[in-house]
Amino acid sequence: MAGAAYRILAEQLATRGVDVAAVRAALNKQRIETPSWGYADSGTRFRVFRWPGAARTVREKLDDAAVVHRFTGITPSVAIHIPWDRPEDGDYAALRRYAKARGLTIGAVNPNVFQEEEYRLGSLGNPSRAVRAQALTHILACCDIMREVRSPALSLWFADGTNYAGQDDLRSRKRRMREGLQAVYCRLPAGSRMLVEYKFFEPSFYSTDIPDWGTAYALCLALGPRAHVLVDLGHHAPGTNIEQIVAFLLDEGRLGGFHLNNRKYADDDLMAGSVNPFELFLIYHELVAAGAAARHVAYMIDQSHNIEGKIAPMILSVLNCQEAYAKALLVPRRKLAAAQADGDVLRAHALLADAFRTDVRPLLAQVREEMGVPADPLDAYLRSGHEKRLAAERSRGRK
Ligand code: AFD
Ligand code: MN
Ligand code: MN
Repeated sequence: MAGAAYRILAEQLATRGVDVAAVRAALNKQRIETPSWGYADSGTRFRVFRWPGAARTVREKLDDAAVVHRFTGITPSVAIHIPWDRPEDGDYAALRRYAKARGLTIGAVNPNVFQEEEYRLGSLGNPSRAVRAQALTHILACCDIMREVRSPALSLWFADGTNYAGQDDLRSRKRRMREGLQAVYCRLPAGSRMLVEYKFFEPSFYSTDIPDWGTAYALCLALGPRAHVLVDLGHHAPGTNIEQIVAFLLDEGRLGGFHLNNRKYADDDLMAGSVNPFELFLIYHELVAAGAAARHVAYMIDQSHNIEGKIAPMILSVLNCQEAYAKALLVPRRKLAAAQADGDVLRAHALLADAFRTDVRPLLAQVREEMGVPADPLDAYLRSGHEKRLAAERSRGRK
């Protein structure tokens, strides 16, 4: 039953020329992938603060991801991280079935080539041929896992870089990384994509082998049509215009997807939209404006919480992305194009700002009712008592 607030908003939007039915249809199709690692204990380099009830195994992470999907209705896939998510029995096909039984699919596979002792000086960029071979072997093993879990994407992030001038030859590192990626690219599972993620610093502090969108883009061009850039919102220097990077990569057909989170100062992995909701809206504005060019973009959350919990903040990130998308769908594109063509700066800006200022909660509540999920998923989850049950259940026989 459409609430009164929704009916009032729908009338207002219609007078603004918004096709409300089309907006609701688009919101019904929105999908966001959640990260397995967001449900487990994590921390900063200073401390891991354990969360009561945090997931301890890959199956518990999938259980928690299924709860987020149950309350939001739009998070049916889960990214996994190897070896963190290697099932005890090593049976990845069984893991896929476990996910399926909970209404989930396995999404991107993230190889971890930054935590073994050997990777101290990097992985594919390492000066040691033997270490490069070890990293390549692990990444190719992840390609085999992709086949078993029917993953659509190999998501690659490298901590590779240097901490001091002179530590390594920068051009040699560039070539090693490209050769390693080429060796992976030709072994990608059929029908899958390679997502190349950049990050401007950390844990390397003098140079990072894939530090920015330009490097990732140049590597993708060198690799081939199934290599696309992954934009992690936390991986940019302060003040970077991320929506402009998104527009460029979309227009080049090389935007593979996002790791959605938010930053205040560095790669803080805070909840998406929690620091800069206007930036998130402007990114979604570029995606909506690009239309079909954005149809293959993968929307994945990449955040790890230390103090605010696991499932609840994941729900809030999803809701923040849903809100940003809903507002971006309200931008009157024809009027905006006319104002831009006329050079009417103020009007063009005001049309965008007006969409951003629209309170879309009644619209989202309506869409969620149609989906059969709570109108306010976060409130419903917090009142469900699930956190308490998890804390009790998982504190017993703590691993
Ligand atoms: C860290 C890295 C990067 C990567 C993620 C999962 O900064 O964002 O995608 O771990 O491996 O956040
Ligand atoms: Mn990331
Ligand atoms: Mn990161």
